[in-house]
Amino acid sequence: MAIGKDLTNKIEFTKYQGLGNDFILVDNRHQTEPCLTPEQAVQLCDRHFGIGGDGVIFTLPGTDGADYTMRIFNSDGSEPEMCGNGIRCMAGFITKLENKLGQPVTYQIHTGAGLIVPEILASGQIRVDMGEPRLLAAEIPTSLAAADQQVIDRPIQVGGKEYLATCVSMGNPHCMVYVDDVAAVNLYDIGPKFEHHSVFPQRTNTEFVQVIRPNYVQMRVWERGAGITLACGTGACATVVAGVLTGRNDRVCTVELPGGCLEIEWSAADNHVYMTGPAQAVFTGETTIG
Ligand code: ZDR
Repeated sequence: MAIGKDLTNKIEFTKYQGLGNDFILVDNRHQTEPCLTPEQAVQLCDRHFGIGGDGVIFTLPGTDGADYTMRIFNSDGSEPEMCGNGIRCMAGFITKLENKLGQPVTYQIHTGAGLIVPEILASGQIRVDMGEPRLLAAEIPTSLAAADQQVIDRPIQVGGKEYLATCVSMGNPHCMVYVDDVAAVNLYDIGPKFEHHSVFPQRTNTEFVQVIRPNYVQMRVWERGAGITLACGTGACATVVAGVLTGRNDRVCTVELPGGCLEIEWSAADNHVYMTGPAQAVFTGETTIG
């Protein structure tokens, strides 16, 4: 019988949040595929008819030498390669499964974006080696520049207006747009137009960024497959990389999101991006799924 779901379609889960980006965590350590379909994940993520969440994260056995594998469905049922806030939540969830709560531990987690390494610090914060950013247009992917070029402050027409887009992949696609007043951006209106723009064949996450000072930026996000969320880990990493590429911020920079702050470093030594932030278990429960 699958752990996480029994023959009566009962699902055991723990709800986590990282800066208000919230996920339903399911233990699938003893099976090779997620125990839910994307449609069932949509049902569970519904904030009125379900548990509520920005996505469902499945903890599966490790492959390629990793301790575990992460799979995630967005709240619309699509499957992203990676989720930065989600992987901090998953690291916390694993310490619970392994009875290592409160201990400093490191895990190697296989994801669609390669091997990602979260480390639970003595402070309880989680520092994640997010790997190297991908900068070429073909890797994002986008047609905003030639396939082998970086995408830096490229003009893009959205909703009848011209914006300048800087694109970075952290395994998943991100499009950063710099603005003078991030609070004034109408995300509901403009977010979906970026997400579904024809220059992004895999759709895109979109970050609107206001630079406060070189080591502190504010960002609001429209997530691919999830809409407005309170925080975005891969988006915060992509934002700091974009700020370095365009000369707007330092390599070590705080990103303030509606849900709180993430500390990001794009290391010159190994080209990896490191993200530090919290993850918190909110409640554990069980539900049945139709
Ligand atoms: C942005 C995100 N929540 C995170 O913290 O990194 C990731 C979720 C995946 C995102 N919606 C996508 O790439 O489709």
